Amino acid sequence: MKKKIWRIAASLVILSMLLVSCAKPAAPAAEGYDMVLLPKFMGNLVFDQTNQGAEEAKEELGNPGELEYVGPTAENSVAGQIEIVTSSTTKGVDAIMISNNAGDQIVPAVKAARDAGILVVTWDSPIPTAEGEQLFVAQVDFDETGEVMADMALSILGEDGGEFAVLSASPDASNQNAWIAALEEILKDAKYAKLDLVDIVYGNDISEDSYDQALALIAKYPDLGLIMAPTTIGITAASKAMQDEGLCDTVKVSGLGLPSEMVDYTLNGCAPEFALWSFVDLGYLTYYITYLILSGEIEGVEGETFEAGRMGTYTITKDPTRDAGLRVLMGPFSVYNKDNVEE
Ligand code: RAM
Repeated sequence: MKKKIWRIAASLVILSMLLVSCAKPAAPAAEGYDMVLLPKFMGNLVFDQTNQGAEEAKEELGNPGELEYVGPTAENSVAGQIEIVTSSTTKGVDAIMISNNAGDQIVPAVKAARDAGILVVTWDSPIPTAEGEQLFVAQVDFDETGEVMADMALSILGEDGGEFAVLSASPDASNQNAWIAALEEILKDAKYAKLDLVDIVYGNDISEDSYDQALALIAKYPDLGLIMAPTTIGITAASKAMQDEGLCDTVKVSGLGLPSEMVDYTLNGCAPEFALWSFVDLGYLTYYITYLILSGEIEGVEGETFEAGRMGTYTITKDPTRDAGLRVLMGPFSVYNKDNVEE
């Protein structure tokens, strides 16, 4: 009898040892953290620059895990982003870093990722309600973006002001939507009383669509003096459209653009002034913060201050430009014109 009890006890011990060894242990630091960098879509130079910055941080931090730079096409951005969040969840990565182009439609997929223990951080374009997102790495202050655009419109149209229109990315892009809302808000200020915002149209961050939208605007508004495009795709497409039509003397283009893509249009007067920030730095900072949270050095909660390598010290705060959510603010803006665009 005693022997039998011993045998049962021994097999129970072996069974429990087997069960323990089958359970997946938390990834030890030596294996590193697998992270996904998910842009709005592929084929946009600014997102490639973000990846370059993330690669730089990965190397500096010595993370042996994978950095997967993957995104949908611009045409299938909303559904494609949701699909990638879902497939990354199934794969069991450690973190997903998203420039959200799906508005709040991304929330269920993001929540499922969070439930599976995956860290979700946004950059460039946040989740509007902040649901499921740990924090947002903001390139610049979103309210300031409205002011920067209003000031560029004023400096291009002059004291007499005039009609201008916004050519945006997609209607689901939470970054552009927030910037346009901030622009509309600041236009109420007496300083901008002579600026007349006549329309807001969407080119979906697709060059051809943006080009066509720019042409449609000038057909619809014969007195239009300026197209303001808060998207690097939209601003180049609109500049090309005005150049092709020989209209750069009467209809100027401004907004957010990449100097390397805008240099010709700035020097030939089609787009005399535009602004942007460093997407390389945005990628570096986003990767850095995400890594610090994964490795437990910070929790990613309000009030924490941390060092992000070559970029210095940052603090996590409430996002003052959304109803909910946390923010790490990067900045600054750079404004470009013919004097500095070539640099
Ligand atoms: C496009 C994208 C991106 C935005 C820039 C300014 O490249 O829409 O999200 O930050 O423009």
